[in-house]
Amino acid sequence: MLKITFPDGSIKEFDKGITIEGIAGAISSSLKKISVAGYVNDELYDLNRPILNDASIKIITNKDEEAFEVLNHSAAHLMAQAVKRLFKDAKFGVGPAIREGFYYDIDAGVQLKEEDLKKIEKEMQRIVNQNELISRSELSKEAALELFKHDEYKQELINELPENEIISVYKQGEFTDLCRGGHIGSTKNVKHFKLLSLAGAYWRGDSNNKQLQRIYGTAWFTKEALATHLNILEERKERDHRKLGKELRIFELNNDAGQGLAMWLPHGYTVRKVLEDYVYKLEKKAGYLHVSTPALGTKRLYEISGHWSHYRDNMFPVMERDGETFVLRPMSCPHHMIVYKSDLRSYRDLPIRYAEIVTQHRYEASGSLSGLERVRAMTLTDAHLFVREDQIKKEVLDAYNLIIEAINDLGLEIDYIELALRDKEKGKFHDNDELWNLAERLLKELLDENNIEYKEMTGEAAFYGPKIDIQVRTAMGHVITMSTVQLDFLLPERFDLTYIGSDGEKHRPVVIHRGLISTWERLMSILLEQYKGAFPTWLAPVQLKVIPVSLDVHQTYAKKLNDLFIDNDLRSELDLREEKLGYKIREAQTKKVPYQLVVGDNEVENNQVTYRKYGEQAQVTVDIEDFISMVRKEIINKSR
Ligand code: TSB
Ligand code: ZN
Repeated sequence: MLKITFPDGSIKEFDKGITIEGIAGAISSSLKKISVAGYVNDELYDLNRPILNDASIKIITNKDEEAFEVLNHSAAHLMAQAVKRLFKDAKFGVGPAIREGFYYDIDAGVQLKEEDLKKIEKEMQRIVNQNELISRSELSKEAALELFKHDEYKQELINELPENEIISVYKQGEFTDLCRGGHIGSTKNVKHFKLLSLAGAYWRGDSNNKQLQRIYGTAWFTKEALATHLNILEERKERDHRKLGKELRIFELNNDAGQGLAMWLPHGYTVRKVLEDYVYKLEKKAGYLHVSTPALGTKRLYEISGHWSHYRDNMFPVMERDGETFVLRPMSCPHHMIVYKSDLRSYRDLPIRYAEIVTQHRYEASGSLSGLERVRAMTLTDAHLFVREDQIKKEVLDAYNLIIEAINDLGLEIDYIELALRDKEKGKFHDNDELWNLAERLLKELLDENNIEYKEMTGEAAFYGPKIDIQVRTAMGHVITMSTVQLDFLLPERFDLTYIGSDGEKHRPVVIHRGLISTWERLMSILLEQYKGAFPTWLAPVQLKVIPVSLDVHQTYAKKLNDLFIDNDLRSELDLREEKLGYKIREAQTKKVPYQLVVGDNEVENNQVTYRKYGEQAQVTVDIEDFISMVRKEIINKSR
């Protein structure tokens, strides 16, 4: 007999060789129906794998997160089996379950095409109907190498396993795959799946290796759950900033220009300029001073700051000229330290808040680049505040509140606030314990005193100090950092910054790094996704589109209107192309222009305008002056 311990601490006896399925069935038939796998002493077991020793177990049902993983892992095998049936020479890399589904990396012997996904799905369905049992067996390394002798990828994986390790394989029908498990009992349980896309993927993620093809898919326990997920994917596609950025002519990425090096197209640049003016005014009112510093600096500058020893992996390689070594800056802090040092400072001068819209370059791994969300050349709404110790809390809080004001003005939604702390075990942080403790304590106190809820994240701090990061969620479901306030006792030390105190002695200021609304690149990705490309009027690249019904009859009046709008600081465009009226109207619609003004006989006769607002059906006729003041009011209020 075996002693089986349950999560609630109760113990029951079962025959040796009992399975998770058997235990679930002994408890209740309804539990058996929804059980998917189980943990046996923390090892994932399939439903039908015999348990041979006393153990603690936890039954996984189709309601648990782990069950989704098991199902999708089985779906990956199912897909591989189908691929093997259709492409006899196919070999397989890795095929894990991922957050919302699964993938498998495949060397099919031929180039797979999108159309093949349908065929593979059909074959998968056939295997589901065949109700193939999925069974586990264990082999020695030699036997495993023999079994996979035609697949160099699996051989490589097997060879990396420690000697004497028992290797498990899973068999369903004619198909066997190397796998740790667990799996769902039979192919018939993987009924509700869909193959989603095809992509290239280097073997082991290394671009020196052969490129395999990766098929992504997703599997769910019910038809309804699958349908819901597919709907979400469709909606996401509509919101994807990469798609919207192309359609609305916001930005361009091009591999000849360089990965992660985005170009701003006229519409994108217009929005960016509007935002720049907005940030400038906001900062002016909050007492910031604007400076401008170069994108290139000496390597020495970054050695002094500590970037060279702690941040070099994120920097592009150095350049040499005339015996000097230069780097492209990854951050602007060192320059701002030098600006601070350019004059004598007294306690009465502080706080000094230097703001700059900073173009900087970071080496980000090519696999992590994603549209405008993560790029290699970026322009940050940056600032460095130089403060006395007694000013820290007020200045951090003011900076935080300014960020919240900007986020509200932009109509963005915060997902959560993160307090990013250092991980003592990791070498990437400076090592003065006393300064770390002080900085981390101050930020925690400040958040608590102001009832700001936050999550702590160890190891996510900057190398120079802890940060308060404001996180948003993208249409794709990634959580990314939008704004940041960071407390730094290190750089003032490294640059030997001082001010003369009221005691006539030299003191060290403290630095607060602040990213207001991220980089223009990341912000644009967030805005596009949030608004599905339909910017509120104050941000829209084109606010008004004036379209004459007839080029002959109404052109003069249309031009008069357009000029008047531009004189009133509205971004208006006149459509005088030789195209059909319906075509022009539809285009203004797909470009998501907030106001569309069609000019015909009535408007000319009555000296009026007729407008239609984006997303609304009604056409409204009003006097010109009323229209202008309505739109201007909307812009000033940043209405959404
Ligand atoms: C705030 N020195 C500080 C600055 O003073 C700094 O650079 N902090 S940072 O490293 O956290 O970056 C600031 C912001 O830039 C981040 O909060 C994030 O919104 C944005 N950002 C960082 N990396 C990228 C990237 N690769 N692509 C686009 N935006 C990025
Ligand atoms: Zn900084």
